[in-house]
Amino acid sequence: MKEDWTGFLLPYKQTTSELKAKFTALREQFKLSQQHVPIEFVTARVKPVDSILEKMQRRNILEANLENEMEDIAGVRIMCQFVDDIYQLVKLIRKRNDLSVIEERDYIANEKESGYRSYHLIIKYPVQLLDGQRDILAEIQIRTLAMNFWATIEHSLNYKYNGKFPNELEVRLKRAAEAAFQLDQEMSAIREEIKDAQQEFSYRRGNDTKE
Ligand code: 0O2
Repeated sequence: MKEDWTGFLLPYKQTTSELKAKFTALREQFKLSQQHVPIEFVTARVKPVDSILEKMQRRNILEANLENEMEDIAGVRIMCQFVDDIYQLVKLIRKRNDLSVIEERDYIANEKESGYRSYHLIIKYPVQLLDGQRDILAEIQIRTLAMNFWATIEHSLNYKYNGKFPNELEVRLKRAAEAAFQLDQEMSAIREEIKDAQQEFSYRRGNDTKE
């Protein structure tokens, strides 16, 4: 087993912090341009070593193939208000020339068995290191606030039950995932109203701070 996890994970740490900074900057640009802001907030993490080891075992990934076969050691998550924002961001990400998209998984159109919904992009991101440039695989997950609420709670329950939910809980979680999706659809249906209100609100707040 690896002895130097800190050294191995350093380029992943650099990848997550650079990507987080870039998507946060994108949010600022949207805000400044007075358009609807499709990014609510951005988080990033490097997969903890125990999760890497667990996934290596579960997926039969050899240590020598870790860099090429484990795509989510570097992970960035973007939270949006509306489902449409997700697809707008996907289009923007595809067009960027500081990364390349190598795979897409639409778990919104095709939700997982658990009820999980999100849009996943597997990307290749070039980081500049002491000894030159290296392409790092990273996973970008894009979801609405409602999808994130569900996934966060389900994820912590997963830890508690070690991935094996009692039947009743599994059914309830699926029902909750549907309810979250219904909420997203309702919010989308009144999105123009919400957007106008938010623009008006931020305009007024801008004026207030100048007084
Ligand atoms: P963490 O702590 O978020 O990193 P696998 O990793 O083998 O399960 P795969 O096919 O490699 O799956 O990748 P997939 O399914 O595209 O993405 C895996 C990640 O998506 C998970 O990472 C979660 O973040 C999220 N995810 C996928 N399915 C579910 C689900 O049913 N519930 C929740 N809450 N999240 C899910 P990790 O490593 O599990 O967790």
